Amino acid sequence: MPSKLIAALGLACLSWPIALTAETGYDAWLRYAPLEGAALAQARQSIPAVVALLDDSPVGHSAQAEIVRGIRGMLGRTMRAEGSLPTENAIVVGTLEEIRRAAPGWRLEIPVGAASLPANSYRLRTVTANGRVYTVVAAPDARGLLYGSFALLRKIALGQALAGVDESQSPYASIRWVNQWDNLDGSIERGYGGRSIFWEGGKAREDLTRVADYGRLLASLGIDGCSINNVNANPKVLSPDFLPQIARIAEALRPWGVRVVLAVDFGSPKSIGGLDTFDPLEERVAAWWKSAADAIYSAIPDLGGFVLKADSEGRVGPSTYGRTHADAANVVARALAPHGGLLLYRGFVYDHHMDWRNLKNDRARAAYDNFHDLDGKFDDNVVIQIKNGPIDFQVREPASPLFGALEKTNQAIELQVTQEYMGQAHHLVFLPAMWKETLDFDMHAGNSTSPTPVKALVAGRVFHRTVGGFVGVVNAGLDENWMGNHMSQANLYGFGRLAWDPDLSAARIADEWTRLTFGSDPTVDKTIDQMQLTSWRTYENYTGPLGLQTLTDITGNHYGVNVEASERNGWGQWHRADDKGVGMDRTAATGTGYIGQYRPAVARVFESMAACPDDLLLFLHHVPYTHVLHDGKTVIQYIYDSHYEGAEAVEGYVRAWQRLKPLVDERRYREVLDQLEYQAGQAEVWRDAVTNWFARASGIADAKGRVGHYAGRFEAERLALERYAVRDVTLAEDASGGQAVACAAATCTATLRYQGPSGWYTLRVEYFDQNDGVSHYRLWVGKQLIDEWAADRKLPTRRLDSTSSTRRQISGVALRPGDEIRVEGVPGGAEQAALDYIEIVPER
Ligand code: GCW
Repeated sequence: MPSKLIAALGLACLSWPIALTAETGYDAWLRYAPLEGAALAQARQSIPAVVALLDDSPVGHSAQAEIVRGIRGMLGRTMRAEGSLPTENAIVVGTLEEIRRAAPGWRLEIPVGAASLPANSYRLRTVTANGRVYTVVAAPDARGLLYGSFALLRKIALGQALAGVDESQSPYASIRWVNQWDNLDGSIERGYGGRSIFWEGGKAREDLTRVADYGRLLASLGIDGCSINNVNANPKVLSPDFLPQIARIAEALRPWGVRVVLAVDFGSPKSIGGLDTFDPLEERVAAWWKSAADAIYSAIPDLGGFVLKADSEGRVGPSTYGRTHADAANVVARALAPHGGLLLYRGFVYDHHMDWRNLKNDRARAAYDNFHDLDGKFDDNVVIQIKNGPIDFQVREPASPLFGALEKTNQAIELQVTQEYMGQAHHLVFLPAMWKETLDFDMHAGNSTSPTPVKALVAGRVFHRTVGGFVGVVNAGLDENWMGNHMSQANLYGFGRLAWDPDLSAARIADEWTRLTFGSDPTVDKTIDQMQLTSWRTYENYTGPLGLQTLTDITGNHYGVNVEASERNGWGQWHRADDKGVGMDRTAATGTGYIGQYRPAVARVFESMAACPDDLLLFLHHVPYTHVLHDGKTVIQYIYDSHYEGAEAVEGYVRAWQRLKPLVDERRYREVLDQLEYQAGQAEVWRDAVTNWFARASGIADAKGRVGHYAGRFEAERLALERYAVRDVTLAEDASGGQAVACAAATCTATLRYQGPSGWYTLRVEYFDQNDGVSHYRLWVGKQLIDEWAADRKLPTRRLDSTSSTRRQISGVALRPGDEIRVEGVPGGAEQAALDYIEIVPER
């Protein structure tokens, strides 16, 4: 047995018991939990004792070791790992060529010829020969063997029969990459799952075990490239003495067929190269890029290429010298070309100092305006990496018009797995449902009548490009569960599955993920699938319906609510809400002309208020609040209703999850419950802030009388206060009644005398959990201590605002008229145990 294999198996042995005993989330969808019942019986019947590997590449060995590991987990049996075709039933893993040599009679190339099986494809097939049954994992290359092995294990885990299997799969597109926005100091831009698995203190981490394990997760989805540093790139990554750091990371990913990709800075020839220019048309600059690429490829021959963010958000670019993006891309791409490297050039280029007073200005136009005239000017190894929508990963955006505007240029779609504008690690939002809408959206870009959905355009299928595909911004980190919470793993899973096969439905992806991650109990599956599949709409309902975009603090943490943050600044995420109406007029007729960037068949629908889908109305049109939507409601009433529906839906998730208590392992049950309860509170913070803001702006009351009237709510500033002081909260809508109370003493109390009927109640205490200290709270009814807790969540704010506003819910409390309800706050650090209100809600 080759020593690498022994090492791989040794590792597998060590990690196996961990997977069984503790559900930390570390193993994500690769838990290989023991099968039960019929699935176990079926698998035991069809899984032989041997897994034979005919291939001798490190990636092939990973495939074999993975099969041993998976079968051991699911069946409790350790297969014998062999290196040649055995004379007994076996799983056989080998390239088409290797199988042809070992077993010429198997004719695996029929009906799919070896030549026609594209790179990274695989074929799973049962072959019966000489009375023996072989389950064959065949592929044109080693990556295909790995992907086929993972597919085989997935089938077993999902309880599917292996007997008689015959299936070939090829990746939909050649580029299936992830981008990590990791800084060399170990922090991660927009990362919510802990510090970098790659970097610490300016160097590659000593222990790169997590990197290899991440490579395994990626490989299980068919992802074969990973950029390992922030697109806001530190030029240092290209300095010669830094190469060994990158090489170490490449080595950790290599057994999983994942190539390292580097984010580079366009100013590098000057900032680290010793030149006085980075003008792409200067010979010296071209020569510098060439020698930098040669050096890196001599250390890492399988480097995937570079990703480049230029002329965007303060990064330097070709505009410094009056050159074009094609000049910039080509000079770098030509240095990579001899090595087979790709340059992913980001289409995310826009001016963030636009004059907001000019109603014709529009950031959404930027990608198209910057790139479509350059179509055909880019070298063949350049790929324009385009965000799904024209703005920036908002909760709802139309597909970027640029997808339909490049016929002679390679393109890839950039999807954001890390939930920057999507509740970060705190809210459940299943993004594949959203991505599917974009991927399936017909851009009407072709010259015939056949549909040209975004997925086909980016894969290069419409205009016959040789490369193209999918890039996901992931930002997994050192947290045990990689993403900062369990449920967000479904977004990485879904990204990878869609990059492999964008024809998969969101429902199928959710169901696979749930069963692999939480097991196949039908109640568990149904509940989690249902939550995942409705979660995007739910989140949209309380954070930005009708195409308003995410109404968050866009100049700050991108997390809490701040309706006005997008206005009166140059960043261009305007929604133009005022006292009369709301929405951006992006029509060709009277607006910014953005809609004219789409092909006529799409533009016609968007341009017409009658045809434009409600979900995008305010993204594309400015309308009065009284405008009536297709569903019969006015815009303003829809804004109110959707926020109440969204907040109620999250309450529903909490109740649904609670019913799973006996069916989910204890730790993940508790952690997900905690997340959902927090989210339910936060959804109300959003609901109240947004609806009050629009009520004030529009002057139109909620027809259902909810906005501004909160039964059972007692403002902290109106309670009997001891040492607590009343504070105005600067964004009035961030606190109920615009005020809170804060404690500058050692302890403070706020007391309320209950006067309602006797009964069972839920008490909700809305308090502020800042990140500059940990306060403690105690809640008393009369002399009895009912609850105590610490304000120790990691929320991105030091202020009293909608980001820190947090709810503690205590159910099952008996109240009698005259009871005294008292909250005691003990400040910690700079955090002043602030309170917003107490709500008393009768138990259902
Ligand atoms: O969404 C914005 C983020 C930036 C990010 C930028 C980009 C890496 O707020 O943090 O920078 O997009 O995509 O380049």
